[in-house]
Amino acid sequence: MHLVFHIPSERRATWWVEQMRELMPEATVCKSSDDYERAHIDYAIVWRPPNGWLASHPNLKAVVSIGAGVDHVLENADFPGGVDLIRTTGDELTQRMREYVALHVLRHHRLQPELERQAEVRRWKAPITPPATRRGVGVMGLGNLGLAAATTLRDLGFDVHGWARSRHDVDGVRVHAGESEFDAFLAASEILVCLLPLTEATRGILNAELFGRLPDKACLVNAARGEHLVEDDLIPALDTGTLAAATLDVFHEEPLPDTHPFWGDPRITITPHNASQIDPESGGRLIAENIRRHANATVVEDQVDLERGY
Ligand code: NDP
Ligand code: OXD
Repeated sequence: MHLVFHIPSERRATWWVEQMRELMPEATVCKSSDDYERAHIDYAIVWRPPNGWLASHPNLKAVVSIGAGVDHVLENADFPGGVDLIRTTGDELTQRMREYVALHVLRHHRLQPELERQAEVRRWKAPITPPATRRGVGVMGLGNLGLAAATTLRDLGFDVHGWARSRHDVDGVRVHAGESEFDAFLAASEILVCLLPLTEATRGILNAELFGRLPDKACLVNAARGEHLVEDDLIPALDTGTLAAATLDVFHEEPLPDTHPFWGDPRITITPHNASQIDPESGGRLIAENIRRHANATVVEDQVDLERGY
């Protein structure tokens, strides 16, 4: 079996290749910058492959996304027909996302950015925040990560609402399904967390019109994809008080360019797309297991429904 890694960072690609050689001694493993025979490759393991690169491997059996999201693969016009797509999930990815969402929702709930600004000027003022039971938090997407985030917030005591395409039954979470229940979901979301996949239906969903349907001075946490947010709509919504603050982990352009207006805006917390990363040790074990199952024609739970696009 022959595997090739494409990862934009050469250092990370080397780390992954070394790990995978240990985990899959039966396979030949190389990286895209090596000199290798493209026709030999069975599996391409990728993060943001350039357009045209996948199609240059004529005998691919499957593409593996080093990530739960697969938009970075499917946005390639050249995704080859007849090839399967497998994403990477797992307990550690879910755990890291639980931590990120809890941290940033609590931070907004307890007005922590404002308290930090006060401390910078030695100001002592103690606002009383409502308990979590009186704070509505909305989680968009109830897949692996959204469901874990929603139940974590529920366990912290928040009044949690979830939104997905289909109906879900989640103990202690008020679930809304589809377009017809979107308004009720948004009206309850004082803090809105986006954990949707990026598809044609969800691109640009976080926009001025949606912000206007949230309670006044709502907060936004986007840990899904930069393209969910219409970036030009954010600062005007903060200026008018439609939104009070935002935490963003993902951006249209990553790394976020130096000149981007989000940098330095005290109402916007920026994290460098590290809400929940997959590392070669634990992620590598999952990828090795998924590739072996795929090669043996056993069901791969992480296989993506290409019609649905997530
Ligand atoms: P899943 O595919 O497991 O779940 C997706 C959820 O979104 C499902 O509940 C689905 O509904 C819902 N959904 C999809 N389309 C729509 C729609 N049009 N309207 C309403 N709901 C919709 O995804 P994961 O939870 O694994 O991951 C979510 C995203 O998080 C990834 O796609 C990726 O972009 C991002 N991510 C970000 C990371 C980071 O570090 N910032 C790390 C990992 C992932 P239904 O259940 O009805 O199908
Ligand atoms: C992912 C990501 O999709 O890291 O897993 O964004």
